[in-house]
Order: sequence, then structure tokens, then C-alpha cells
Amino acid sequence: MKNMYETEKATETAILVSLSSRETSPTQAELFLDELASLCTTLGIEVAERIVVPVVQMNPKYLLGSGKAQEISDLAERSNADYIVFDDTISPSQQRNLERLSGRCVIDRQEIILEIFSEHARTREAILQVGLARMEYSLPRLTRAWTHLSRQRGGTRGTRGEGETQLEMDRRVVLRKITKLKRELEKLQSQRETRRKQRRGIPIPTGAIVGYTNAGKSSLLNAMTKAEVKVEDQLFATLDPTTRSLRLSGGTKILLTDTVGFIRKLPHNLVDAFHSTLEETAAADFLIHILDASNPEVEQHLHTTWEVLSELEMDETPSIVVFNKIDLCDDPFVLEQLRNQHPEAVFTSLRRGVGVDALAAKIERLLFENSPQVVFRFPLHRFDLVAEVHRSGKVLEEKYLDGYVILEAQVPFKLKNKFTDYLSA
Ligand SMILES: Nc1nc2c(ncn2[C@@H]2O[C@H](COP(=O)(O)OP(=O)(O)OP(=O)(O)O)[C@@H](O)[C@H]2O)c(=O)[nH]1
Ligand SMILES: [Mg+2]
Repeated sequence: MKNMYETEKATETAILVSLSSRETSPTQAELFLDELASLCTTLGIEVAERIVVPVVQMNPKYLLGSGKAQEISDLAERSNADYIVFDDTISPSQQRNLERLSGRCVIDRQEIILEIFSEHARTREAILQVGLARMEYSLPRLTRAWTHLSRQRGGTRGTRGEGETQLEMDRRVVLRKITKLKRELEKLQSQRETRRKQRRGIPIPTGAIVGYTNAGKSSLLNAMTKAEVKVEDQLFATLDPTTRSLRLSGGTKILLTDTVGFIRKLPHNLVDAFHSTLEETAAADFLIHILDASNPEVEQHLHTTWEVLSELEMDETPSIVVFNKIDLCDDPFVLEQLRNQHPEAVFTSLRRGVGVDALAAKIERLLFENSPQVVFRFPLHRFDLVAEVHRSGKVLEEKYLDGYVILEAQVPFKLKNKFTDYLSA
């Protein structure tokens, strides 16, 4: 984030603000602040102070009342913080007003998330997707060029010019860049689509690992396959999907994909920009929905992930819920409650290698339960096809009749589609 605000201090510091209201209790607001603190830590920003501000009515000028705004501003002054970070979304004009009042960089949760994505983007596609989301976010905020902070702001968001002409020019430049980025992304996305189509032709069931950020998605992929995906105690360590194959103990081969995590209030620009990456998940035959059981907000995380999944029209995909990090659950009552409420879920500690076999068995059962039962009729000389059914499905009966092999089997959808010519009525 160094490009936003030049400072001589070694570490940047921030004051975190969350609002409590009729809908959000002070306890809830504190939990939001915990998450905001993790987001800031991921960016290397140290938390100087955190405050929960009770509000009765939203104030259009500062979001909160002017007295409270002044109080926060004074606190920032006293603790010499570089940023004031709001968990709640602030409008471009509120941001401007708060910056004028405090003389500091005022940002919201959305901007922090965008910043993390931007730092973690590695592949061309991720870089373009984040770039697009950021530009769309900053477009209505270009008027910040007029604030006195303009001199301190550099890089992509800072616009150093003065006056309206400059601003109009900036706006045109940004719009042009947005169009260019979109065009470049479309090209990459059609390549991705081609690859996906090729993969669809292969009759291997595909699972996507989904879940809240930092739940252990990459750890799960690593535990089940020989992937060496980066695992870190950071939010949004993974942005790009990784797919690996593995064979379950019953012999079924599957593909597993690890991808970007979800979070409460994921900026919409990002969901849109990452649509193509997320479609990788949408193409899955089943989902492994992993959660951090030790997080007090675990039920909320479950809900958030379902919301994003339903936006992507993936809430109908068969799924397995996994509660991970049970080694960190000190309170046995909490675990007991989760077990009662989610009797179908698998409980794991990926750090200690607990529950991985149970999950594999569950995947095998799910694939079997969801696979169609069919009857194939193969000519005798097509033993290669018979062998493939044995490999990828479960053969219930095998008969030889009039020069044909009749196989009654439960097979993955993809195999059924591949062999439609051999289906027996
Ligand atoms: N204590 C404990 N820590 C775990 C467990 N599983 C994963 N972790 C840790 O949790 C952190 C996040 O794990 P990741 O696998 O990177 O999580 P992720 O869901 O891929 O996270 P993002 O890609 O950032 O969304 C890492 O520090 C892991 O070592 C577990 O069972 N117990
Ligand atoms: Mg990850």
C-alpha cells in the first residue's frame, strides 16, 4: 500500500472504525473489527486503535455524526495513524469530507480488500481482473485530486493535477484503460473457456474447494493431492485456481480445484471481475465447502459463502461441508453444537492430518449417490470402453449376450454423456 501515502515511519498504522446500530450489535461490530484487523495485517498495516461507534442515524456528510467524526479525527492525530479505516462502506463524498476533516487517508473495507487482491495478484489474468476492479472503484473518487491529500497520494489512484480540466482528462484516461483491460480480459477468458471445454470432455468428476478466506482451502488441496499451493495465515493468499488430480481409495479418479476465497461484503467489482475465475468453480460436479470451525463467526461464514454461491448459481451443486481447524476449538461445547447442527459435515484438522480419510470416503459416497445408474451395451471388441467403465464407475452387473457386453453400472455423468451411443434403452 506504500504507493498510496508516502510515510517515513517503518510501519504504517491505522485506526479501525466500525459502526454499531439497530442491526449490528456492539459485539458484532467488535467481531467485524477483528476481521478488519486481519485484513490490515495482511497488508502489513499495524492497528493503532480500534473503535466501535454507536449510530442512531447515518449522517450523509461523514457517515457518522460530526461530533463523532471529530473525535475519530482527534484520535488519529493523537496516535499519529496513517489511515482511518472504516469497516462500513463510505461514499466518495464522505471519504472526501472525512479526509478534509482529519488530514489523513480515509479508506473503507472495500478498498483494503481491493488493495490485498492487488498485492496478491500474480498471473496475467488476476492482475487484469484486479486492475479492472480497482479502476471501477476509483472512477467516482477521482475528485479526490482536489483535496490537500493529493500531493501525498501517488501511484495509480493519486491524481496530481489541479482543477476540472485535469479531472476530466483523468476520467477519460481511466475509462479508456477500463475498456482496454476488458478487451484483454475477454481474450484470456475465451482461452480459459476453451481449456474448460476440453476438460469437460474428459470423464473425470471435478470438485471445487470453496469457502471463506483463510479457512484452509489450499491446505486441503495440498493434503489430498501432491499440490504445493501456497498456504499462509493471510487473507486471500490464493487468487488463481489450481487443479490437481487424485485417486480415491475405491479407485475413482477425481480433479480438485482450489480457488479464491470469499468474505463478507466482497466488493462487487471484484465478484464481477473474478467471474471467469469463479466460473472454474461453477463447472464443478461437486463442492467441498470448508470452514474455520474455530472462528466465532463460523455460521455467518457459511451463510456468506452460500450467498456468493447462489449468486453464481452454484447452490444446487452437491456439496460436502467441512469444519476445519478443530485443533483450535478449545470449547468442546462449540464443536458439539456444530456437530448437532450439521450432522452431515466432516470435521478436520488439516494441520494434524485429522479427518482427511473420512472426507475422501465421503466424496466417494457423494459421487456414487449422485451418479446415474445406466445399462451400456458394448460390442465385444470394445474392451477398452468396458475397462473405462470399470475404472470410473461402479459395475453392478456384467453379462455377455449376442456378441455384446451388457454392463449395468453406476457411472459419473460425464461418462454417461461420453457413451450415449452405447446406452441401452
Ligand atoms: N491450527 C490449524 N491451522 C490450520 C489448519 N488448516 C489450515 N490452517 C492454517 O490456516 C491458514 C490458512 O490456510 P490456507 O490453506 O492458506 O487457507 P485458504 O482457505 O486457502 O486461504 P486463502 O487462500 O487466503 O483464502 C494457514 O496458516 C494454515 O496453516 C488446521 O486444521 N489447524
Ligand atoms: Mg488459499
